[in-house]
Amino acid sequence: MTEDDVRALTAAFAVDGLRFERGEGGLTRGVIDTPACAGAFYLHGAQVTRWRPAGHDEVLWLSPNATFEDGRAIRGGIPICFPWFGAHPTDPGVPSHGLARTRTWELQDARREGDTVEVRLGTRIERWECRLTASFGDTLTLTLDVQNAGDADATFEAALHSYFTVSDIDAVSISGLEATPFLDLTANRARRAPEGVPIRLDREVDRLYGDVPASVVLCDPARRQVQIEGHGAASIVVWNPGLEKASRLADLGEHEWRRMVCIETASVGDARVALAAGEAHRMTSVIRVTQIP
Ligand code: TA6
Repeated sequence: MTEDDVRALTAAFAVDGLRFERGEGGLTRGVIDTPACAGAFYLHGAQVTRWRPAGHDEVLWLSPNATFEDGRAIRGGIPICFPWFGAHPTDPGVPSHGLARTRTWELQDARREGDTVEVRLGTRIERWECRLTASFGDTLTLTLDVQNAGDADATFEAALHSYFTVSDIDAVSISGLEATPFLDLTANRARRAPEGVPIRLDREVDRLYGDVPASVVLCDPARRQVQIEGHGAASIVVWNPGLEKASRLADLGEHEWRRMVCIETASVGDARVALAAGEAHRMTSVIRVTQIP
């Protein structure tokens, strides 16, 4: 991105509380700063990377070892997994988690309403017209709209792969899924019965929950609670890599894994979305910080 690009984006889209700059790796970054919150996003992957509501610390985790380059996903924030989740079902030569997070999306609109800044980005992936709307305020809301612009029925998987920063992985728990069975993705998708207690993350955890409640709560006793509410999303994925897997991920690292957990608003696996030609689907994730009661 050049300084002329910055000026052009600013002229076209900047609103009070939103500016553009050359971010990490020279990638185009939008920066939000209002009385309600501070935030940031990249056109690369339409990826939100920062959100700090007024009166709180940063909510999203961004790896200090993240890469910011074409063709690579940024480790942290809220990557968009689309149109498949995980490994491609038939083609081992294509990237994990689809194509959305490694392409540059087009900024289509930016507006301010009160102290909330809302941006809309778009891209076309195969038959799919995609739009990501991110609303940065005292709440962070991401909405992924997908339309089947093809001439035949088709299915896709999608996940808003949110990384949350935590004080320490041993201190946190996730409530709301105590009564929900899950697939254990660390054990070849083995079906597991509901645990009956909040999720603890004292080892590698990689779980796909289906038929999920509207919201779950990440409880970090030393810090705060974060509520994650999903709409148009039939799945929740919970992931922490643990030491061994983290050590194998160069852009994560053997120390940082204790400071993050992924709680993903998703529609994947058996809950993949089927759209007839011309039909559209909306998936929304609403993230709120609340104080410990
Ligand atoms: O969402 C959990 C997961 O599917 C894990 O299995 C792990 O692979 C993680 O996503 C990160 O995937 P990535 O391709 O970003 O390294």
